[in-house]
Amino acid sequence: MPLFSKIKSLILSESNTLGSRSSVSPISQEEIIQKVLDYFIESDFPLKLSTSLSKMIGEKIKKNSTDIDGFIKDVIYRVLLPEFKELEFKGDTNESILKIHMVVGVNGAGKTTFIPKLANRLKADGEKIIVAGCDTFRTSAVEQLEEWLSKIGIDFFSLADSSPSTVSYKAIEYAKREKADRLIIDTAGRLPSNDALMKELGKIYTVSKKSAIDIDIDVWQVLDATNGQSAIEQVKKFNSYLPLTGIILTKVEGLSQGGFILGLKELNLPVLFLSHGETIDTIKNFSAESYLEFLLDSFEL
Ligand SMILES: Nc1nc2c(ncn2[C@@H]2O[C@H](COP(=O)(O)OP(=O)(O)O)[C@@H](O)[C@H]2O)c(=O)[nH]1
Ligand SMILES: [Mg+2]
Repeated sequence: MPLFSKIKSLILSESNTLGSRSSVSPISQEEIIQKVLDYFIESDFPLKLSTSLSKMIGEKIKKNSTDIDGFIKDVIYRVLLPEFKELEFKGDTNESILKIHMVVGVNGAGKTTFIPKLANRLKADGEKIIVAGCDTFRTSAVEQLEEWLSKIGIDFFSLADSSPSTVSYKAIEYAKREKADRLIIDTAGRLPSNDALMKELGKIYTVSKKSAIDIDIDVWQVLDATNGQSAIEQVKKFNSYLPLTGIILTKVEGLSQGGFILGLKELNLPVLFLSHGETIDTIKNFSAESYLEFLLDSFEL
């Protein structure tokens, strides 16, 4: 259940047992504070933040028990907006004429679904985009991507029977020749526990760098937002094999343990995009506000 509805239902069910929302007893308030605290912790928010949020919500109930929607929204925005703001992308440091974005992550995270969404949006802004498919061991993966891209008129580069790093290297040469604005490189999903596959990913990066000496290569990890805290462990492991520069969150429309992304702060990784569905237009730039909207299910306010 989305955070906002959940907190509201916790509070309402507590107060309803007393017959009226406006006469919440001190004991019931303690219970509410505890339940709200448990909920924030279960939603992967840090303990300190969960404690202060639940106390503030509990105290607000004392002062104004009739406007439940208003006070939860107010407290959460006041406390969480600045926290999530720290994860916003602070300007493009990649000044290269050709921008290269390498997209990595575990299987099923949503890489191949995200790439056409981004490509489609950038194309609409007038950019020339090329996508490279490096998942060469699975023909179906390349076909899936090619099909999506042909529907939206995006140039696709891949080479059958070549290693992923060769495809990536040659795709960069191709993108330079074609004077593309951006090259987006899709890679095969892999578990961070598979050392051989993780080393292969590192190799795609280092081989690509040889063809992109003057170009920064962004490495974006795609995370399934429904995985909660375990996603942070994945990020740390991926980051030990190649230098991550940003995070993309997918499946945020089903967000429930959304506090985990605060763990990205210590890794200094910005969140760049939110993916929230399976159709081509379900992509948003990450902002603290847009993330909170998903988290709070604010449409119900
Ligand atoms: N609901 C939802 N499903 C998604 C989203 N992104 C990807 N998916 C689904 O997740 C599954 C795996 O996606 P895919 O892009 O193939 O993952 P990959 O292995 O990382 O390339 C597919 O069934 C997608 O339709 C999203 O933002 N929301
Ligand atoms: Mg894929």
